[in-house]
Amino acid sequence: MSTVAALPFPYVFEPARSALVIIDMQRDFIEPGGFGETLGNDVGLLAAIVPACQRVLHAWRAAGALVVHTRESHAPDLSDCPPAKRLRGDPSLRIGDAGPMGRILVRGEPGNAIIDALAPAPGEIVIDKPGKGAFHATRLDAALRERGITHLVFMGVTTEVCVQTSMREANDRGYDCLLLEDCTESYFPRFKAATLEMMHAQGGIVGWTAPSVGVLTALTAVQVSGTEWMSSRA
Ligand code: C5J
Repeated sequence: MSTVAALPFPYVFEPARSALVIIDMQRDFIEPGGFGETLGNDVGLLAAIVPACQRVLHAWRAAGALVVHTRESHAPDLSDCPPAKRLRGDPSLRIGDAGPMGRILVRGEPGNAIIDALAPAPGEIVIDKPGKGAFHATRLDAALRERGITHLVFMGVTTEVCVQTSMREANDRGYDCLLLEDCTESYFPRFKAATLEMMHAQGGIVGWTAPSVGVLTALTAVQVSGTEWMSSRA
């Protein structure tokens, strides 16, 4: 078992029964010319978390634990995009319109890809999700249960939209969830702060939050004890 200092109290997880869930680290949200910018946001804020996310992803892979990536995306014919989502507000380009990185939020378009720095490795799960939550209209819950996963560690964007929605969905499905504070970001810093607080309030009503350093330390300990175990058998 690994223990991480977290709010509202320590988070205990077993890497073999845990998945790292990376929400929507896509060009459409992080780079100019994508969905995030069409909504009028400053996308520069989000890129700042990439190095911290990379450190956790590399450590998680080295521990041999499960990685899940999500992409907010729609079919090219937009059959999975409710008109209420496409027509809401007054964006400079709507979902499905052609932008500088291809059609906005459409599967397979350059802008819809996960950024190179966090690109999925072979064998990792990639979930295309038409909604904000990673469990809505996807096979994520089944994929996790098939593998005996009980604990989810979340990173990604944006904190108060797709990350929060996914973590709430996971909590309702019985997973123990930890959100890494320096590995998530919002276009609105005050929304990030409020979201972190509401997740761990009331005794962890949605889950736990913690800086990523605790998970990095815990995973290093797992690798060291794994190596000791292997060398004692050699
Ligand atoms: C948004 C997301 N913000 N990935 N999507 O529309 O949070």
